[in-house]
Parts: sequence; C-alpha cells; structure tokens
Amino acid sequence: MAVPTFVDEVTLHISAGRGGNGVASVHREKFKPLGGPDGGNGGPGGSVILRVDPDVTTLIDYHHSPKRRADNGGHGAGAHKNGGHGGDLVLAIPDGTVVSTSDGEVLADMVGSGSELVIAQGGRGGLGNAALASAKRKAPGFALLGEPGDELSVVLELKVVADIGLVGFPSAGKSSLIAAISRARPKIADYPFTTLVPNLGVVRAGEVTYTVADVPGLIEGAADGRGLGHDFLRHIERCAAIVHVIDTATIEPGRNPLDDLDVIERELSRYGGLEDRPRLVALNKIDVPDGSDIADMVVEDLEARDLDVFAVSAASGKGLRELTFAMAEIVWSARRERPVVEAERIVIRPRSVDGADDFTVTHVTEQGVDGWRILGDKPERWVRQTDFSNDEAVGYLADRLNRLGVEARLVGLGAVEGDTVLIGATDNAVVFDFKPGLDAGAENLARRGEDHRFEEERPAARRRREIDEAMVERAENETRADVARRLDRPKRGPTGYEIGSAQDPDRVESDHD
Ligand SMILES: Nc1nc2c(ncn2[C@@H]2O[C@H](COP(=O)(O)OP(=O)(O)OP(=O)(O)O)[C@@H](O)[C@H]2O)c(=O)[nH]1
Ligand SMILES: [Mg+2]
Repeated sequence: MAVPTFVDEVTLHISAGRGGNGVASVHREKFKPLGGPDGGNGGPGGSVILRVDPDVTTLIDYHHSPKRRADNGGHGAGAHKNGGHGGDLVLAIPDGTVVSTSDGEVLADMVGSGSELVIAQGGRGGLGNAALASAKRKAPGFALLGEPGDELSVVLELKVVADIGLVGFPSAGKSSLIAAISRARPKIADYPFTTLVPNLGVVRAGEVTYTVADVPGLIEGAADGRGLGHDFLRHIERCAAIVHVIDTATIEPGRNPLDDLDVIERELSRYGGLEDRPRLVALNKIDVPDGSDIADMVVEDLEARDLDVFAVSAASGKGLRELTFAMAEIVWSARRERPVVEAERIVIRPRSVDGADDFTVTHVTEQGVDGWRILGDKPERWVRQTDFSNDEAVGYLADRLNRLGVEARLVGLGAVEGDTVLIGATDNAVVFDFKPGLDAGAENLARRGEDHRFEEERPAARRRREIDEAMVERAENETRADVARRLDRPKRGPTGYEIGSAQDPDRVESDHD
C-alpha cells in the first residue's frame, strides 16, 4: 500500500516587504521657482505574521507553496506624499505549531487561538528630502532608500493540541470513535492506516468541552520505523490523557486485547515522555457478539492493572456516554492545574533599542582584504539606506558615521588614509576607502546631488591645504584665523566658526531615526 506522506512539518521561506524609497523633490509653483523640498517618505514594508487559526488543522498549504512574501512599502512622492504601508502577510497556522529556525532552535510554540508571531519584520521606509532638510541642508538633493525586509527560513512543526489522545492498532476504531462522540468526520475504512492526518474532534460532556485527537495506528516496532512510524506520537505529547482504543473483534491471529495493550504501551515508552499521562481503556466493537464476549473476559485483568475500562461500540454508541464523561473528568482536573493558554503576540527579533548606538571596529585580513570591518545596527542600516549613485547621499552617510564616532574610532585604532573600510558582514559588506577629515558637513555649497568632498580638487580642500601650509611658517602669535585672513581668501561662517565644526550652532545633530 502506498502511504502518502503526511505533512506535519514544513520549511517555510519568508520575506517581509521592502520599505519604499524616499524621494527627493522640490516644490514648484508659478513665479516661485525654488520652493522648499517636498519629497515624501517611503512607506514601511509589510511584515510576515503567523497566526493560530482554529479552522486550520494541517500545514499542507505551506507544503505546496512554501515561499511567502509580504508587500513592499510604497515609494514617497512629491508634494509631501508618503508611500503607503506595505500590507502585512498573515499566515494561518494550526493550534500547536512549533516554529523553529533551520538549525533547530525553537522560536515559539504557538498555542491558543489568535496567538501571533511576527516572524519577519518589514523594512523601514526611506526618508524623503523634506524630512531630511535642516537649517544647514535646506534642500537636500537626495533621499534615503527603503530597507529590505527580514528574510529567513523557518521550520513549522505541528503538534496537535488536544486534551485527549487516542492510540491503538490500525483499524481499532479510533477515528470511528471520534466520529461518534464529536461532529468531526474523519475518514473511516477497514484497512490499516486509514488515518494519515491526526483528526481532531470537539466533545462536550456535561459542563466540560474538550478536544480529542487520534493518531495513525501504531504497530509493533513502530519506534523502529514500522508502519507510519512513531513520529506521530508528537501529536499526543500535549494531551492530558491517553485513551487506548482496543479492538475486541479482530480476527487477526496473535492479537488479543491484553497483548495489544502491551504492544502499544511498549511503543509509547520507547517514544518516551508520556509515562505520567493518565490512561483510560476503551474496549471497542462490543456490538459484534464475539467482541462483547472477549471484552467481558478481559475487563477484570485490565482493572487489576489499575486501569479504568470502558466497553464501548463506536458503531452502536453503547458505553460512549460513560467514556466521554470519564474523559471530561480528567480534562477538568488537568485544566485546574494548568490554566488554558491565552492568545498572545510574540515579536521575534524586535528592533534593538538598547545598544543601538553600539558598533564594533575590527582589523581584518581575509580574502585578500587588509582593512577594517565595522559592524553595528546603525552603520549597517545607514549603508542600506544610501543611494551610492548620489554623492550628496554618500556625503550624508559619511556625516552620520562621523557623528556616531566611527571615524574617531578608526583613527584611534590606527587606521590611515587609503585603508579599506568594510561596513557590514562578509557577504554583503559595502567597501570604502578611508579618508579621514571628511568631517565638514555635507551642506557645503554643492549642487544638488553632489558633494564637493568627492572631487579631488575641491575649493574647500584646496583652501584648507593652503592654510595648513601657511601655518607652518606663521608668525609667533598668529592664529589660524590670522593666517586665513592673510591669505586673503576669507570663507567663513557668518559668526566665525568653521562650517560644520562643533561650535557651529546650525550643525545638524538629528539623524532622523
Ligand atoms: N462493528 C464495528 N465496527 C467498527 C466499530 N468501530 C469501528 N469499526 C470499523 O472498523 C474499521 C476501522 O475503523 P477506523 O475508525 O477507521 O479505525 P482506526 O483505528 O481509525 O484505523 P486507522 O486510522 O487505520 O488507524 C472500519 O471499517 C469501521 O467501520 C464498532 O464499534 N463496531
Ligand atoms: Mg483512523
């Protein structure tokens, strides 16, 4: 018999949405050629959320299409229009799904209808030039790019959450029993391994409502991989009690209720971890005359083993009321000890708040690179936000890195001009040549989208070099300001500080994050 594989474990590849790009735009109006910057921000990308849905009972959908992606955020536009929020992607998963990384680290055990797990966060939208404008940088000719969303693979593993688990040989009548005591309609047939997917039924007995699950039939040697294997026992790990369903009417040679029970118990103990669960025994098929006789014969033996025994018939309904009330009693007392799990919302990898300012600089010599690697939440994020085809944007990045203290740290560690600087981890690092002294603010008299510091013979640099040279031979009490005046090419901020220097009252401190 071909046994189709039952999907209770899938690997899911998920990508959250990318943040939309900010836009650089300038307000235009008739007779007012140079309005202010009015480029809107990009919208954040959508996140991927796993949510427990009681109507979903298998992971089969994800087996068929394991790649899922949330929407990207919209790009900003002129006239201060911000991009739209990318729609979140909500994936419905069964109650009792365990979520782990591909390395096997458990991220969350999803129990309780409505519980949510934000498994991949959407990327932030990039700021438009309106938001980037400041007193010094009145009309930025650049905007920030949206950031990519999280991308990862996770393993979903279903462990059915049922109060009662039914175990037994194939065709003992486990599924028939669920059908008889609940509204579930599992597949029932007289060949072994009819059940390939655990079935779940909701039962109400008196005041107590509880769930009952069956698992595919077990046979001797299940732990060694015979039959469908005892992997399915993971589905009864969470049950408060185990009910042995025993076929009293089987005509298979060598089978009888007591031996059947022993075989199943042996498999349970080889699986392990289920010893403490209370047991009930349901002797099924007593509507068959031989079955009823055999049940009578073994009841005493079973009770002598301290087991609660119920002679039932899934076919006729005999004995089912007593059985369902006995199950309800166990469930009720188990619940008193362990309260029902409330729905909760878990967020994996929340954006770090503490330590966001931290970055590390290490000297690296690898793959022919001799340089410095910078790792840290902010530097790496800022690099992702930068449009490297726009010099002004690159200048802005340099300013942000300097304000964070990256340059100072590099110099302190002995980095010199021309050294290679890598920002980010090995596989997606951005490489720079280190140029100390690029600390004078991006807002220096450049055309939009340009930064003078990227021109070799830029006037400001030439001027500084001239002053530096003149300083060497300056008169005794001549200050740098005197030297500059002497060179007769004054280019100063209105109140005498150097543009972009620490005393500059207009110096931009905010990073807009
Ligand atoms: N006469 C009689 N037949 C029953 C009774 N319960 C189940 N059966 C029959 O036994 C056969 C197997 O029943 P299932 O409910 O599919 O058994 P199962 O334990 O779920 O079997 P697997 O899913 O294969 O492990 C079917 O033909 C049922 O009609 C009962 O109380 N009386
Ligand atoms: Mg079945």
